[in-house]
Amino acid sequence: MPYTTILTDLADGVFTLTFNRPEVLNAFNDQQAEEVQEALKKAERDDAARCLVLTGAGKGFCAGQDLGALKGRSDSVSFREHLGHTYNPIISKLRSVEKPVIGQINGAAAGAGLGLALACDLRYAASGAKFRMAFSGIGLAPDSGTSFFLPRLIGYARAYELAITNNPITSEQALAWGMVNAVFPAEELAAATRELAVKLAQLPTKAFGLTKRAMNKAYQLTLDEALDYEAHLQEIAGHTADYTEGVGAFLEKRSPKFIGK
Ligand code: LHQ
Repeated sequence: MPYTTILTDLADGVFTLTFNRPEVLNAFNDQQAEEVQEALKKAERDDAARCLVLTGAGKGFCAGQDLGALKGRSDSVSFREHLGHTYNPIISKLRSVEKPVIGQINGAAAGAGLGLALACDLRYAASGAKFRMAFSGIGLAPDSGTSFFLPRLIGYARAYELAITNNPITSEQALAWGMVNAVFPAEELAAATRELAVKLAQLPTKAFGLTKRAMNKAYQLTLDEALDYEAHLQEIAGHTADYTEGVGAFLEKRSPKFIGK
């Protein structure tokens, strides 16, 4: 079935997923949540997709839940179930897919849309984009991983303040606080992200996946456990074709050709 709420593209090793409901700043309805889950599974399975980019069509990245789509349903909908079927599996997949995921934050990221942005491995943002927790604005508490990611990225006091004041912050502030990796003029964002993504897709992406696994896991480990887990993953990395190629190329003083295996 063709997608109706997202666009996908695979070229040069880069799988790009674009949220495509620009009239509501790409706020999610159920169909969009389903399509994003399906597309991410496809990207995960496809060896040709070695780096993922997540972005939004039009002037927003993603405004979170489409509040119009929820209207009139609140009596009958369990939010716990809703989250369990929509954002939670997407956030989990973004963290578990063993390929680098770049958030190309072209415009507002709010509510669950902020969660999606923060679940990416790297974020390049447009100058002019804004980041807003949004939940308290409608009387809710954080969801979609925002309570997990935000304090880790910017510290508890700033994260809690953003949650309860619902103040938006600019890309420049997000950069100063370590929430995004770089900020570009809006018209340069897509090219800058593409350049990074294509470059990453030609590098040892299997090792990048293991790097992600190690860093995800390290949150829950003691130092000794982390050392042991690193050794376990290095055993895997040491048996890849990319390791053989990397060492061979170094010794032969040539550029390595990595295949992600
Ligand atoms: C929207 C939305 C939107 C519909 C802008 N829906 N139309 C899920 C389910 C169950 C339980 C709990 O949690 C969740 C997860 C969540 O995500 S809850 C949080 C939901 N999101 C929000 O509350 C964000 C609301 N939006 C905003 O704060 C602002 O619109 C942001 C900061 C995103 C952007 O501000 P501006 O750039 O000033 O744009 P705008 O406000 O003018 O919006 C542009 C249009 O988009 C406008 O429509 P219109 O027809 O007037 O042009 C908005 O109504 C529409 N829109 N967000 N979530």
